[in-house]
Amino acid sequence: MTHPPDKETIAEILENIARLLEIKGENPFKIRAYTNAIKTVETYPGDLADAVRAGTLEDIPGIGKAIAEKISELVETGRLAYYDRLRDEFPPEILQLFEIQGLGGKKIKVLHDQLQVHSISRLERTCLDGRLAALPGFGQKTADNLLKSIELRRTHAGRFLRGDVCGKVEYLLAALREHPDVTRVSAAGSFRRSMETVHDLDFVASTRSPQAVLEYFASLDVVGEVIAKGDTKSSVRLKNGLQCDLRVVTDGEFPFALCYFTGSKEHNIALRARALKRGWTLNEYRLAGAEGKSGGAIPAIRDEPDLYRALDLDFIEPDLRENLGELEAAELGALPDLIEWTNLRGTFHNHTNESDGHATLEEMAQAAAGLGLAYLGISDHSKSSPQAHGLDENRLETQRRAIERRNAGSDDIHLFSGVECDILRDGSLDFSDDVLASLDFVVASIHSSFTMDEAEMTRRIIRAISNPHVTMLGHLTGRLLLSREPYRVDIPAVIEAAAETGTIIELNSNPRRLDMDWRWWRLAREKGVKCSINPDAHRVAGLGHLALGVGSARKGWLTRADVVNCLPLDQVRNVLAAKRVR
Ligand code: DGT
Ligand code: CA
Ligand code: CA
Ligand code: ZN
Repeated sequence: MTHPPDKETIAEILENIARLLEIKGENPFKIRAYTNAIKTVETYPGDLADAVRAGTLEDIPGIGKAIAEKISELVETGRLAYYDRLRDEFPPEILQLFEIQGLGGKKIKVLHDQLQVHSISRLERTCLDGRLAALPGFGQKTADNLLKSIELRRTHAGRFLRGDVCGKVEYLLAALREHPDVTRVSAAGSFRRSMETVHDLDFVASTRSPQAVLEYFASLDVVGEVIAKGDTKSSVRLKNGLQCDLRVVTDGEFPFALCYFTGSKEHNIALRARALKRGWTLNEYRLAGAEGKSGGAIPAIRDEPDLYRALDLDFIEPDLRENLGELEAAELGALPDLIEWTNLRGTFHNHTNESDGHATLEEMAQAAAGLGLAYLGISDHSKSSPQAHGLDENRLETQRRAIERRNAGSDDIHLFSGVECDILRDGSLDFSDDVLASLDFVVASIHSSFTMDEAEMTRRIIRAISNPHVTMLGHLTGRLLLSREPYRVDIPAVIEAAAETGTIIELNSNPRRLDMDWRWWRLAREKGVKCSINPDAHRVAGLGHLALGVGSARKGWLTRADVVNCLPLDQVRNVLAAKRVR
């Protein structure tokens, strides 16, 4: 059973090649060929190994002859000589520079050529000693911002975005399921709890041949090094730096191990205390009678629901296991009926190539229809975001008419015309009320002036959502997970204002945003604020991020009744109009 590198690994290698070529100052067309191929590989629906075998790789749009050869070599041998040679031309740390917020290929090339910056520590030094600030096109402000990014990267070192590890989890689960000695297997840990970032991945498998399964796991292609290997556990580091722990147990132990290693630690402790009250001990292997206690008979436990039932609890979905009141609710039969991905009927906040998206209106519409959605809200950027090629009144009107025409002519999906309207510094909006009134919906978002004090920022947002045409508030805190802190804002005050004004709050499903954070949705729900799970898609593949948003919504205890885009088309129209007619 050999596993060729997965799509993500191949895409990663193509991306590294593109980056190194950019630092080398290679022909932009050659670089473009690689960046195009990255997206194609990531979103290719089939198995690349099949395409290699069939010799049809080159038929895939976006993959030319040269890149097809490289993918074939990777799939067939697990290596790529061209990539190895290219990497040898640079110090190995140079690619880390791309992880610094605010640095792109062009700037890295200048820094590399002029100041021999090829690592983060060298970058930091040139920021501190004034040499970076002295370069044309850089300046002191850039140097200060880069220092902040470096610091932030340090604090988050070793964590990964959920969106960046989903593919790895699928791949490892599929590989483990394929092994003949594996009976049951599941992801556990923070990943299974739908956390927005993870430190490492945890897997639990049941088997009668622990050694064989542990060895197989450590030998998988994505594994870079084996950190530790014992009789029941193996820890490996994948080639992308992510650590993965696999525990193997007997099938009888599986529900206990799965529950324990899913955590959270706080949930485990509360669960164990509950068992103790019944005169039982609970650990990662079993539920047993506690010594010296006369606990009742222990029921047979085959899976996790059995375990919770034995403790007189409704089954607690992994997403909720943070000891934030889920045990109390499970005891009372008061757990929420969590939203599921299949409940979504449509979605809002999507970009096209009219602003900074990469797909046409038609491509976005067809992709959303292909996902089974009944409606799609289009909201390109507004005119104050020139860097995003924001639309002015005329272009917006042209787009609105194009949407109207499409709705009249096609019935695969209904498009809502909207805008992602900038909230200006003083809380006013980028378009007049008349323009906003011509649209089906308006997402209001902040894209500038992030640094103001909390009171001022809070007033700014509240003023914006007080406008009756603002249907929903986009990415409330502006955070970029692991790279940019949220701006300072009084979130409970904004939630309160959203409730008073009837404004929907977005759960932005971009893997780096997941904003508003899951920790605030219970408060929002209590206040009666509705959620819209939006992908903020800038390309067709971005629509798939909706699944991440659903994970965060579940973690925030939301049900389908709390999420407006679970409503069918005829009802969601009324919700979009509701605030204007209050
Ligand atoms: P992470 O990896 O930092 O994103 O978060 P987790 O929750 O995946 O943490 P991890 O990988 O250290 O451990 C996996 C689970 O194992 C954790 O959620 C609960 C359980 N666990 C680990 N250490 C302890 C402990 O000391 N006590 C208890 N009760 N459970 C633990
Ligand atoms: Ca973990
Ligand atoms: Ca772990
Ligand atoms: Zn935005």
